[in-house]
Amino acid sequence: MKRPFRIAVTGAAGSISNSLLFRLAAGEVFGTDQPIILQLIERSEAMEALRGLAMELEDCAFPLLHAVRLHDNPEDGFRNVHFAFLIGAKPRGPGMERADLLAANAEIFSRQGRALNDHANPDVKVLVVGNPANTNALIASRNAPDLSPSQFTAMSRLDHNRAKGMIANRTGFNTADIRKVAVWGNHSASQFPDVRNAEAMGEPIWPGLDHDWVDNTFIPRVQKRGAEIIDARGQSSAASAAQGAIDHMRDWYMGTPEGDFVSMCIVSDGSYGIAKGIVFSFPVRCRYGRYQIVQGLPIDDAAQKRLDATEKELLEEKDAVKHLLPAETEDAHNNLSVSLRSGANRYGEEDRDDDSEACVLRTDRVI
Ligand code: NAX
Repeated sequence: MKRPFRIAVTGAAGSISNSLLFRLAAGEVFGTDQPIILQLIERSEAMEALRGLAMELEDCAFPLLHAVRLHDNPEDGFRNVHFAFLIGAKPRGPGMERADLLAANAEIFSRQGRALNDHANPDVKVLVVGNPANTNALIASRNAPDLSPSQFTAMSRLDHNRAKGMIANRTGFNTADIRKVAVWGNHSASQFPDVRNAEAMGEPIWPGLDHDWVDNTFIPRVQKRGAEIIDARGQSSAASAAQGAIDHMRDWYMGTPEGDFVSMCIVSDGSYGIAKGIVFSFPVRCRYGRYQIVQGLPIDDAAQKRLDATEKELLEEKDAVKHLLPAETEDAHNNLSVSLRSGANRYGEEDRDDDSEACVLRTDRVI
């Protein structure tokens, strides 16, 4: 039998995790022959709710789920993990300015970056979902001097899937037939959902699309889809966000389909003239657990303006948290070359403290 992967999830008692965890345990990300150990992390106030969720996981009797561990701190929670979903974040409170939100989350993600650096498996793959996701990922990465910046990513896959869904709806094709959609930039209203290179059943769709519809309906609707969902259901996207996280990690680990690409927020290596050292959503292809930016896509003047706007926003966010970005990691982030490299997969294991109090489910004991 394969050795279990250790998977950390922060914000594990929250809405997105509620959808994500059961599907992780069912094998939807790492395959139906890959056992997993879940290391769930929450704020101390939410530990009781997390315990309830862990009971439900146990009650599903998932064959692949070997252990569930509950933690109220990232240092214990990230021990030896191979994959980390950073979902928990501080939400915007009443009267909170954008800068306050950035600062509050910067503290959370700098601690989590240090904890990943010190305790996770050296090849850990990190996906940041908690908002502001791109800058949170940058902060975590900058605080992890022993890990490669290419191990830290943020989620634009929900935006990518939203774009694909809307194009499928518009054109009448099945989403499986739509390829080469891209989302560029920040996971925010400044993002650029780009369908100029998209294909349906191998044929370009751009010539047949109404470009006014693209500019005035499609792009703003993808950009503001989160708000549209909150208006309709009174709560933010949860199941679709979990789907985005599943797709992101699965494709990173298993590879992207031949002839297609996906969108991932990664540390920029300067491709397409984007400033180095910010976490920016690019079209990427994945193989061997690594990713590479798709090069050579045409960028016209209108597209360039959109890239500039979202890059500017990310540079401003970076500036607002610059005091939390240690100087020692600046060079590594400014001299990155992203080419199918996020480190080799070395999933060395240590099962040192599985008998501790934190372990609430364990079915992989030697008996
Ligand atoms: P919930 O409020 O339901 O859950 C968040 C959970 O995180 C709570 O249980 C809270 O106790 C926990 N938490 C907060 N700080 C923590 C910390 N320091 N350590 C561990 N746990 C912590 O939010 P949910 O709907 O699950 O959304 C989570 C995050 O995803 C939010 O920041 C949200 O803005 C963001 N989103 C990001 C998306 C993306 O595409 N990148 C889309 C969906 C979502 O809006």
